[in-house]
Amino acid sequence: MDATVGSERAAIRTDWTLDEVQALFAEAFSNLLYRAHGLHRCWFDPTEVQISTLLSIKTGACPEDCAYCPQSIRYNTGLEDEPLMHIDEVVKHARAAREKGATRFCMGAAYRSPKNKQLEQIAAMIAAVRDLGMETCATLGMLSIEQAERLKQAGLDYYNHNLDSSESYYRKIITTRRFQDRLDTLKAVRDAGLRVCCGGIIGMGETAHDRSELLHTLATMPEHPGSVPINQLVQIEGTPLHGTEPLDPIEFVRTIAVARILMPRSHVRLSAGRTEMSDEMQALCFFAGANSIFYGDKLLTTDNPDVSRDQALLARLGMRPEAAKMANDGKSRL
Ligand code: SAM
Ligand code: DTB
Ligand code: SF4
Repeated sequence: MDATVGSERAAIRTDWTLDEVQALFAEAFSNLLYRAHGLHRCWFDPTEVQISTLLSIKTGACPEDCAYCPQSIRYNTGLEDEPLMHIDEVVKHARAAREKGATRFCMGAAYRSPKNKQLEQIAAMIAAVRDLGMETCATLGMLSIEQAERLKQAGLDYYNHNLDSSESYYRKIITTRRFQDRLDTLKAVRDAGLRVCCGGIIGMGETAHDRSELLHTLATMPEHPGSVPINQLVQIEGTPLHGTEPLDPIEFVRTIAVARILMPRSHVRLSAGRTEMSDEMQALCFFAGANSIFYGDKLLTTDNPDVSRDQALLARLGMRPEAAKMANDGKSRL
């Protein structure tokens, strides 16, 4: 499929070369944003933003050693561990998120990979959230094909599984699994017919080459992920990445713009890190092609901007929530 940007034919490509990606990053900022915004308009209404709300359904005590994560058992971050939440509690949170205007509800669990007993409990939660008329998303760690199929059968729409960094940088960030493990789970998720939500974290001390490599891997998957979360590292005391030199915000905006150009039909989510971003930086990210946010006062364990700050920001920018693809009435509640 393709669309027209001015006189430019904008095809959906999965054959980008790394050189092409690097050349996009090297563009003058104005040219890069002009092109990204033009493409954004071909596929989306630039005044709409997709709204997701996150809930941590199982918190902390994770055996993995991801250097950014407060939930790893290896770092002392003062986080209180919580076992798998009861289904009634999950539904209560989902209903509240829906009332505040969220159209997608994402359930996150600090697992390396879920056990089948846990998966069954989570399958019931997914079915219950879907009954509320919301899109469902889950992020539970590595999955086998059978587990992915079970989630699909329960009514799951999206599975979030991030690459997090370039393949080259991965081993500096995580030693308890391989980059290939991530790709294998993503294949199982695709093969089960689930939609893929896959992105990464920017600002972990990676090089510009790493950022190009990460976006290149995402944009050359057999199919572009439906959602591409771009997280800015939330620095947490006690994790190895605490104290990392913060990334130039302009470089972050460039990353959003390049993601938009490479994957024009995907929702690009301005994910973690918005609490530390100015309203002006977020406005630039939306102009560059970001069209999804996490909404609600909390991400998984860390703060997200207050709902009132987000409502004010969207109003100032003349933006409104995108209607749910499967919500009961499709009306915005913001
Ligand atoms: N355990 C599962 C996994 O790793 O796939 C699911 C939950 S994990 C917390 C989901 C994602 O949260 C990670 O892949 C990472 O992208 C993001 N994340 C975790 N800690 C973060 C931080 N401090 N800053 C930004 N993103 C973070
Ligand atoms: C994603 O890409 N970002 C979200 C979601 N997918 C699961 C998680 C952000 C977590 C930020 C740190 C925390 O709150 O624990
Ligand atoms: Fe565990 Fe996921 Fe955190 Fe890594 S990112 S430590 S796998 S919860």
